[in-house]
Amino acid sequence: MSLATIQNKQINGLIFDLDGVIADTAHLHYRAWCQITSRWGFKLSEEQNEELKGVSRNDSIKKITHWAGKDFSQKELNDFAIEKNSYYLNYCESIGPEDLLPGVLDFIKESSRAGLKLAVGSASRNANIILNKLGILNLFKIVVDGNMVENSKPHPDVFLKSAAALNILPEECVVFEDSQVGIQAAVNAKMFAVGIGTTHLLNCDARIQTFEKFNLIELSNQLKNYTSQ
Ligand code: B16
Ligand code: MG
Repeated sequence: MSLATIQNKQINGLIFDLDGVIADTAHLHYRAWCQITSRWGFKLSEEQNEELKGVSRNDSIKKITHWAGKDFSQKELNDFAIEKNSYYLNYCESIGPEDLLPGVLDFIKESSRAGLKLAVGSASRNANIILNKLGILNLFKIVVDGNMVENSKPHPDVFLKSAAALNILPEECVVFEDSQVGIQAAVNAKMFAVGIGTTHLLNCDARIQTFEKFNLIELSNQLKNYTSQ
């Protein structure tokens, strides 16, 4: 199935970010980071955590130490990242299909039935583990995660690699993203970027709060509105 035409390009594939689009794991990342920063007497704020959405683990620890006014060696930063991940994976133990964000599974299944090619493009190096726990790993043709790209979001690599694996052009893809760096990555990849959630996001081509009441007809309307602008 081809959904709509944007500047003479067909939409043939959908690329989903994971954290914040398919499942809400941000609070688990937050708790894991706080376990480390509390040792320094530093309270990572929820606003700062917003800025970590979509940001790779190694870039996150650099930002956090900067906010905390700490100066650590590269070895210490690497150790903190490894330690944070062990806390995070511990918290993820209890994740299951009930943690899918509202409406997203119905939308993924509808898109699959319609013949659209589906991928996950995530900064997380744990994407396969989480998708497996959610019980939806087999619904995607490809999962491109933080282990597979050199440059993390806002670089377009994760989405360009997804499109290549789906065997379609970047312009034929729609990206669903909840983070500002992720939207920027989609824009840099020249893909149609749909922002998800209530956070203020710049440069989206379309916005939805959640996947509840969202479907392919709605997406098609958004694409048509965009092309007629
Ligand atoms: P990990 P996404 C991102 O996932 C998260 O939003 C971000 O908070 C996290 O730091 C990053 O993955 C790396 O995750 O530590 O599991 O490798 O939103 O791009 O799916
Ligand atoms: Mg995200």
